[in-house]
Amino acid sequence: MPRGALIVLEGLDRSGKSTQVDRLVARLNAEGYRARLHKFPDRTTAIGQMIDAYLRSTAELDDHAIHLLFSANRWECHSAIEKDLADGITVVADRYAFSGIAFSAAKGLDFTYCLSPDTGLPLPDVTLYLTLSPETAAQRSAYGAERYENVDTQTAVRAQFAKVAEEVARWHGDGRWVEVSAEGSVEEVERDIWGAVKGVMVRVGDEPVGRLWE
Ligand code: FDM
Ligand code: MG
Repeated sequence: MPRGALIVLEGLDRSGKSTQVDRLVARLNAEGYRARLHKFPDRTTAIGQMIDAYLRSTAELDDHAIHLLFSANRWECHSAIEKDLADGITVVADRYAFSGIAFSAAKGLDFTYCLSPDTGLPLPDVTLYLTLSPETAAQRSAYGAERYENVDTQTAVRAQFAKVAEEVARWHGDGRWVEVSAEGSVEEVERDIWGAVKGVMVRVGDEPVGRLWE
């Protein structure tokens, strides 16, 4: 039985990521692949509840402490993800370690420091980065009330995602980080995402799961 693929969607707020992860899981199922959605942060765990309180600003935490909690929130479910992949189930992740780096580095934490706690996590077979111009983002509905949901933060995070893309290429070669324009309609973006994913589904069957930053 071919293993499942680990497919990550990353992107700024209002890039339509949540809509697209749902559509991607549905499309995978329709094409005959078993697939499961995993959102990061996973707010349902004990660590996830601390993260949720931080994001809703009902708790304050040191920048390093919250960075490590986000990473711990991935480590606490890495075995479940690896089991799914081995069982032939494709895992679609709504954010992953790349958000972890981009958001913390945007606050001024050292980039290499930000990268290190996720070393060894399952390596995504492909990461689709949904891009949106600041102008288009401004035309979409208002930002929510959570921490980071403001123009200045999003601008700083965008710059850090560009560095993350370079780092992924340096460590893991070309083709693992794919930019998808989120400017078009939901259907157009969905079509472009599927265009990038379908080849990955055929390829991963024979490849072992890699390790991030190794
Ligand atoms: N976020 C998300 C981080 O700062 N670090 C991380 O490791 C992850 C996974 O949490 F602003 C930020 C990104 C976003 C917020 O994400 C919550 P959702 O997708 O809006 O729930
Ligand atoms: Mg959000």
